Amino acid sequence: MVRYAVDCIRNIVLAGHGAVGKTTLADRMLYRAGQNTRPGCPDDGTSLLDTDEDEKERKHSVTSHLAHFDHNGCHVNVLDAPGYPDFIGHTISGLDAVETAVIVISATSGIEVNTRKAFQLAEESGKARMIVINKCDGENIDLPSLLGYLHEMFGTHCALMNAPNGVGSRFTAVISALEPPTSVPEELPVDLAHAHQELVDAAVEADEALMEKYLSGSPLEPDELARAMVHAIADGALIPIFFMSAKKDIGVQEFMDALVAYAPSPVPLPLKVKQNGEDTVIEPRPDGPVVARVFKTRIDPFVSRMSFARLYSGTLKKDASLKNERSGKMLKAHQMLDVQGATHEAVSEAGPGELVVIVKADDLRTGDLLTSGIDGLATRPFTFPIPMIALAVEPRSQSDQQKISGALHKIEDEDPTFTVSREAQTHEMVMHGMSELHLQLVQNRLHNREKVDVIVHPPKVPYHETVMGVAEGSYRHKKQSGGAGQFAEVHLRISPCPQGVNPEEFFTQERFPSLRRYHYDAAHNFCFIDRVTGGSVPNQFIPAVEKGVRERLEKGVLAGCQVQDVVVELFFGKDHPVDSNENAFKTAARMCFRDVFLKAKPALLEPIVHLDITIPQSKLGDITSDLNSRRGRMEGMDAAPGGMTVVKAHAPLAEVMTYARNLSSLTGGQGSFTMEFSHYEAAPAHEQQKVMAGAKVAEEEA
Ligand SMILES: Nc1nc2c(ncn2[C@@H]2O[C@H](COP(=O)(O)OP(=O)(O)OP(=O)(O)O)[C@@H](O)[C@H]2O)c(=O)[nH]1
Ligand SMILES: [Mg+2]
Repeated sequence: MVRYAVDCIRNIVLAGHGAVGKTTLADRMLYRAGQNTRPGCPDDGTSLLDTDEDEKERKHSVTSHLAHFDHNGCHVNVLDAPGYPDFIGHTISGLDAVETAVIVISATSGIEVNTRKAFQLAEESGKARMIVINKCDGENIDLPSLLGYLHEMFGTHCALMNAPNGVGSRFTAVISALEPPTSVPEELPVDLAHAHQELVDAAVEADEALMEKYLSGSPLEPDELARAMVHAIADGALIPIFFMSAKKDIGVQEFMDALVAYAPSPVPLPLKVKQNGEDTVIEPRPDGPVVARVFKTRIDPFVSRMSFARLYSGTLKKDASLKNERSGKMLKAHQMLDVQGATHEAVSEAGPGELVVIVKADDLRTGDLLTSGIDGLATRPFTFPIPMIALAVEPRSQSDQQKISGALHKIEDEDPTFTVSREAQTHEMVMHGMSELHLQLVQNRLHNREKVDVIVHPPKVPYHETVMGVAEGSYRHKKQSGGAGQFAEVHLRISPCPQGVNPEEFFTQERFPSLRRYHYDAAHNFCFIDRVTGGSVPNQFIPAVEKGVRERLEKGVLAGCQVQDVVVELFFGKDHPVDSNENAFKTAARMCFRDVFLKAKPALLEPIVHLDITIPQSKLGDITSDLNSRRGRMEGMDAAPGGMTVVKAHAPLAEVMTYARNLSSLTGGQGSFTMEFSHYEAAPAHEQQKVMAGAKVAEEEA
């Protein structure tokens, strides 16, 4: 016997732009449902949801929080998502766990960037949508234009469930449009009869039989209409709009009642998956196989790893074995929790439709699908935006060197739009976030929770060094200081190694006379060729020569960057029967490489990235001229939905390291972009000068 009958469960995510009152609404509902002795409020740190230190400090949600309440016989799970665009990942994964997206809009600020984004995500994920117009008690509200805009966006799908009796200080109640009172208050800012008509039209449109009855003029029974509304909302044919002041507690009760009455339970919206490559649905049956998905990860300082899972089917019992479809590993749900904001209670089982936390399952990541009693399931992975702001990070104190990587990976696990990696070429630890503020919050979290303080700076651009010409030369390393002396002489020739070379065809006797051996390294597109004749460099010292060359290859010559695309031929040398040793040859090789490299027309190669930039069509001119000023090259353009354009371009990485900031200011936050490595190109002379001037290449003395 599961705790909650599936058709009595309502799962919702509160989504939308920042500061519209989502958390205030969640707190107000929890209070009204008896889950708190006073209404919590994010402004004074008493919210049951915004409980993290950074949230209390900033008075904004920075992660999603889960809470629940019972109302009119239903169990409602509420996920309160942060509205700040940097944390949109929590809305994306949160939507997966619920049936209904409640998009909260502020009546005073209207449709904002993240309002649109949340609508779009909810629509794409096939979720039911409800709109709350909050802050109706605020000043300077232009209700007709806000409603006009909503109609423009959603056409006949959206319809008013109620109307405010006035706005600003006159807003004291909402009047039902579903069951309009016989006498409508004067000065109502909307036409209630018209609103009622729109609501009924949208509801019956999805139900043919009811539509016929309605068109024939027969009155609809309230029950019939209610059932039609539930279906229409689940199908996305009706998007009901509610007016509210969460802060003044006006319209909250009506919204809660409607949520229970009209928002879909898990029954009409079963999980769509692939089973062995075929489309199928997972019905929310308590006796079905266990199918669950992790929609959030939290590394709690007390509880440790908490994997928030939505159960789609089956009954998950404590200690049950589950298969993680991503890793193929089995795990046990040793401990399960019911979470209410920052507090939790142990539970021994959960049924379909429930949201529970599985504790200390270290293998679990956000997005993982868990199953038992069913095979071959796969779901669409979450598609989170790729974070584009990069900062190199190192601990302020050397003693935190060990701690920092673990601490950053914990945050990476929790935050779907934050990544951290160690860059192979620059040896830097680089973190990526959605904005500078996002990375600032990560630093706060490192300080507050992990007790690690860090230094950040722009990451190094992984330039490469190469040669454009051919040169040869020699170096004699000779030291006679006291005891045993050192002697080695090395003659090298350096030339360009063509990209995409086929070593077997290229490194031949014809091209490289007296070739004895070659070592080709594909990663650096580098080849070391031994062309020594007559034992001028004894065989036992040749590996030391190669080692010396490779050391300098890593360190670079011009600007401390890795050398790429060169062929180094060792063709002559001299030794001394007593003073020659491996170290002497290594040193001679390093020095010789540097000297010859500088004679062979050295050049700096810069990484070029490919950009896909999505912008409103109207901003095209600004974006193109900005790209030109960054040495970018336009490659093409595609039209995208919603009056957007996708610009495809190439640009040097060095010029677009801070592109996110620029794009945001050029497009008022409406632009987005992705960037990926394309290829290396020789940097223009003035750029080379700049990089070389800035680089501190440790000059080596023999
Ligand atoms: N006047 C007025 N202010 C409100 C109302 N609801 C919330 N606020 C205030 O708006 C501010 C933001 O409220 P939150 O509930 O934190 O907003 P949020 O949507 O959760 O914001 P994020 O967490 O940043 O996404 C707070 O100062 C609230 O007191 C309302 O109905 N009327
Ligand atoms: Mg909030």
